[in-house]
This record gives sequence, structure tokens and C-alpha cells, in this order.
Amino acid sequence: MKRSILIHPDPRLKKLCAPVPDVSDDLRKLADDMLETMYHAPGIGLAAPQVGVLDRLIVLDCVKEEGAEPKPLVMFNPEILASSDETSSYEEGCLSIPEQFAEVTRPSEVEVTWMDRDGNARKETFDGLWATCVQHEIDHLNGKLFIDYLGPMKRQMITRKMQKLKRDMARA
Ligand code: GNR
Ligand code: NI
Repeated sequence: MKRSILIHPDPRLKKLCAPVPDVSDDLRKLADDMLETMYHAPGIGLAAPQVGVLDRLIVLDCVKEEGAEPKPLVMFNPEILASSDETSSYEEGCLSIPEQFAEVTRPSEVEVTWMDRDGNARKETFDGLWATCVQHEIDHLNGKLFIDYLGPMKRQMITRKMQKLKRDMARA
């Protein structure tokens, strides 16, 4: 079941999300719904607070080549164990901030631990777009959006555009 994605500004996108004690059937269903919502958007990642659930759950699939095998990842309680000193910049976007993009600099590589959909502990090092995306998603679990890395002027300009978009959406 596809879920609707919250648009910034929304108080739920600013909250610290709670760790998941263990994986349940309800949480697996939520993860499946999030993947469906992400692929439909389309997007390369989605965090539970974006669908209004304040749990530490993210999904991602950064395989972007047309026709390539999809690689959906479901991460409960993801944690960054180590980050590279080397950084890289990507033009980031967010499904909760539609049609707005900005360069964000982050560590190029991150080592991440998480619990997978079967409740198994996992650990992997990500680079490239995967590293950017997993950091962007984990930020969502801490109430942080990519626009929080921008200067106050740019951030305010984007927030005002989103307020107008939400007003227009409510009228339509
Ligand atoms: O679909 C998305 N694309 C994207 C591009 C660059 C950096 C991060 C992202 S994540 C975003 C989906 C989203 O909002 N996830 O929270
Ligand atoms: Ni996002």
C-alpha cells in the first residue's frame, strides 16, 4: 500500500525518532509500504517520519541505471559507526521538499550498522550516491533535512516556497 509523503514544513519532520525494539510483522509491512512509496515517487530513499511514523526505519535503493537489478535495503536502527575524512558534494533533493535541489557536502564513505527485515545485525561500508543517501535518510530520523545544511537565506526561501505549495495543494 502506497502511503502519502509529508511535505516540509511539518512538525513530524523535526522529531527525533525512536529506536525499534525488534522487527514485527507490522514494521515489515511498513517497510514494504515505504519501498512501494519510494519506487512510485520515484526516489532513492525514504525515512519513516516522511510517512508520519516516528520510528528509526529507512529504506533505500540507489541503483539508478535503467534495467539494472533493483537493490532494496531496509534498515532498522541504522547507525553510522565511522565516516571518512574525505568529503563529496551531491545535488540533493528530498521527497518532502519537492522540486528543490542544493549541493550538500558530506563524508564520501560511511560505515553503517543496522538490523535487517529478518532482525539480523548487518554492517556495510557505503560510498558514492549510497553514502550520500544513507546519511540523508539517517538525518531524517534525527529531525534533520538537507536544507538545514544551507545558509539561512536559502533555507528560508525554500521553506516559503513549500508553504505556498502546501497552501496551493490544500486549495486544489
Ligand atoms: O530521492 C531522493 N534523491 C536524493 C538525491 C540526492 C541525495 C539524496 C536523495 S534522497 C531523496 C529521497 C528522500 O527524500 N529521502 O529522504
Ligand atoms: Ni529526504
